[in-house]
Amino acid sequence: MALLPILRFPDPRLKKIASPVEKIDDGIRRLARDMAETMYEAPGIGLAATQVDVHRQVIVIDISEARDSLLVLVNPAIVARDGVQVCEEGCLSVPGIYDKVTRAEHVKVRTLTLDGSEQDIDAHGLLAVCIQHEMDHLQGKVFVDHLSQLKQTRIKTKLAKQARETA
Ligand code: K1U
Ligand code: ZN
Repeated sequence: MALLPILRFPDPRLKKIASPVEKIDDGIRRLARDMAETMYEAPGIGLAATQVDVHRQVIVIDISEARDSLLVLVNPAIVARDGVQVCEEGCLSVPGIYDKVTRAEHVKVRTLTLDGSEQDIDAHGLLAVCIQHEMDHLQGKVFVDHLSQLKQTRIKTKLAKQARETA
C-alpha cells in the first residue's frame, strides 16, 4: 500500500480528461487500494484518480462515519438524475476552501466494480453530491469551476498565499 501525492488546484493536470479503464487488472486494483489509503489518511470522503495524476476513470468514496464502507467506481456513468440540492463542498485538491454548489439530488450511476461486474448505485444526498464531485474530476473539472469568476480569483490568491507561507 502507498500514500499518493494529491495535486493542488490550480495545477493544470487537474484539467486532464480521464480515459476509461479497458481491463480491470492488478494495476487498477493496486491503484484503487492506494487511492483508498490516501483518501482515509487525508482524511476525505472521496478521491478521483485525476487528483493523484492518474488519468483513468477510477473513483473511491466512503461517506460512512465508521469509515468501513468503501465504494470503488470504475468507468462510472450517470444514467438518471433528478431533483436539486445545494451542498457545501470541499476538495482535497483545494485545501481550506469550502463553498456551496448546486447539484442533482438523486443520481443513478452505472459502474464497474473491481471484480469486473456491472453495478447500479442509486445515490441521494451526500453520496449523490460526492459521486458528482468525483465524476467532475474525471472530466477535468474542480468544484470551484462551479463558482463565480470573482470567487475563483480570490481562491487562487488565497491558495498562492498559503503555498508561499508553507514554502
Ligand atoms: O474530491 C475530493 O477532494 C474529496 C472531497 C469530497 C467531497 C467533499 C464534500 C462534498 C463533496 C465532495 C473531500 O473529501 S473534502 C474533505 C471532507 O469533506 C471531509 C473530510 C473528513 C471528514 C468528512 C468530510
Ligand atoms: Zn475534489
